[in-house]
Amino acid sequence: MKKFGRISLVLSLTLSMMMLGACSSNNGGGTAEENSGNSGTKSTNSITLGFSQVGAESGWRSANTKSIQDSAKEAGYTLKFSDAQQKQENQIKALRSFIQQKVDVISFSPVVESGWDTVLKEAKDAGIPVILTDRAVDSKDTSLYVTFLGSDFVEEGRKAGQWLTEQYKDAAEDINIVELQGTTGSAPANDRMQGFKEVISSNPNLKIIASQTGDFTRAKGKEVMQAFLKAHKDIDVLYAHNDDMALGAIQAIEAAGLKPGEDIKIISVDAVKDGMQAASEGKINFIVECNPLLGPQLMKVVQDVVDGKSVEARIVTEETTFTSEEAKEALPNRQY
Ligand code: GZL
Repeated sequence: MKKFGRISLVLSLTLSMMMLGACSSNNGGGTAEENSGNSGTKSTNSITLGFSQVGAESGWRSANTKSIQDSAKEAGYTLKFSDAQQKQENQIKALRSFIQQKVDVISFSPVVESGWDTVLKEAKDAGIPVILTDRAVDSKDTSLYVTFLGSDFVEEGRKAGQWLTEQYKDAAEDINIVELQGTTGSAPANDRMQGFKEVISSNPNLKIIASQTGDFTRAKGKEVMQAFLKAHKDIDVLYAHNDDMALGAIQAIEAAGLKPGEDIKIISVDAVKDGMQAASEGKINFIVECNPLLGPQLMKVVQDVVDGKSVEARIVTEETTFTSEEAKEALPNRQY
């Protein structure tokens, strides 16, 4: 459990001043405009959250962004939102800008795991709590952030491996797998690869014959799958770290005159609408869900941090898996 006392100390001092009748002329009530954080004085119940987003590289990311923006609006918080276009230097610039603007809380989804200690120390020195969402950092100093709210990507990789191992448990010959990795150095790419390998290592027939980053995008996923198909005539399975790369790969597979989901089995991660559509058509055989709707949980953590409440150091999001049949049933009710 972690506490962040700076804001609660300020709040209790403000409340005691108000009780002593020394409060500001507006008695801390604040008008709608002041509550929006758009005026010089800010009522104690208006919170400014600085959020640095990875980019807009995938359907998952767009759904994640919408969830955060809608939830911040719902909570009445002032959201300062920055899109880093998948560049770490842009995220670091955004975090420094939030520190200069003295936001109440900083949150971000780190595009890669490494290289954050310096800017996180600057936030800590400025007394601004930081909440990690979606992706983790590899900082050894866990006092640099309050919590990491997001999926267990290693478990997602294991789920993908478990389905494949079950499918080929009686295989007598080699099963050739190609892998489309997510963004190089990112937590989801590193962990989904680790979890998958850990499980399929139980069956020596399951062989990864090629593995390369498609950077979580459709365009790159298609391009790399084209190269895989040129180099290997005997591909049995594609494991894609997200739906967007799988959807790009499907275009390449079909252009090569092969049937996705039949000639080449496909496993993917995310379960965004377009991926679930492809799964319902049998073009993707198994999808591991990675829930992007982190907004409501994030705003709850922001409020707890501002109120000086204890927060779990690790909050894992709930998620499931879908076969083609299950995807067909679930598709009408999907939110993203
Ligand atoms: C996972 C998230 C990944 C998604 C991709 O939590 O970081 O980034 O799986 C997205 O679709 O680009």
